[in-house]
Amino acid sequence: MSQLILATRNKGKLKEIQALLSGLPYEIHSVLDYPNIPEVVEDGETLEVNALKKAREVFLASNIPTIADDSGLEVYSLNMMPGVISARYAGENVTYAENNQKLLKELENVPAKKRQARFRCVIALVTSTEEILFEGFCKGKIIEELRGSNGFGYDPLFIPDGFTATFAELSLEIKNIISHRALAMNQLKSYLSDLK
Ligand code: ITT
Repeated sequence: MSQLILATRNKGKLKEIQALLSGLPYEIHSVLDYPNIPEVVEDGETLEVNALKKAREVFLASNIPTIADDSGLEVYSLNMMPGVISARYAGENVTYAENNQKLLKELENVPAKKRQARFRCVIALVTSTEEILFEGFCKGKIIEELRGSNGFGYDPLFIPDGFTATFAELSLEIKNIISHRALAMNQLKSYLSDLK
């Protein structure tokens, strides 16, 4: 196995994943390099189902070992919402700003100690011989106004535990040490290196 495809069209995720996988002895492409690969409909009820679906469909279309990431923000006082619908919390085809506004509205008047949340990431690897999932969490809290311009999605509203800055104020290097995606990806990396 010398090539890998990343089954994501999300540029924020791609940037992080490419940095996390840099240095591995694989030629890494994304679906954005393969315009003929159809977009996958994410209609599963869990991150696991959607991650596997994305990886399977892209593997079937490309015949190249595929990695997919399905991730989301889970807010404890909102019954773990937005979770699997994080990308479309405020509706179909909305912006990150609209999702963030919706989250702030849902948490209006919710006191600081009830604003705990976690990011969760499920990574699926699909090859001709296996399907395997890896999971990572990052716990923290949702603040009351947007701060910072790095990252993507809900990053300007999320302060990871042990920090005073949001993910959007932290550098990519720091986010890529502590994030849900980094923790899931580290497991994938050690799995891949055991195969060698
Ligand atoms: P692909 O399916 O093409 O990978 P997507 O954006 O649709 O892209 P998901 O279905 O996994 O991906 O949705 C993930 C959403 O969760 C994403 O759009 C963000 O709103 C949020 N999210 C996930 N990880 C995040 C992170 O590290 N920082 C901020 N928001 C994140």
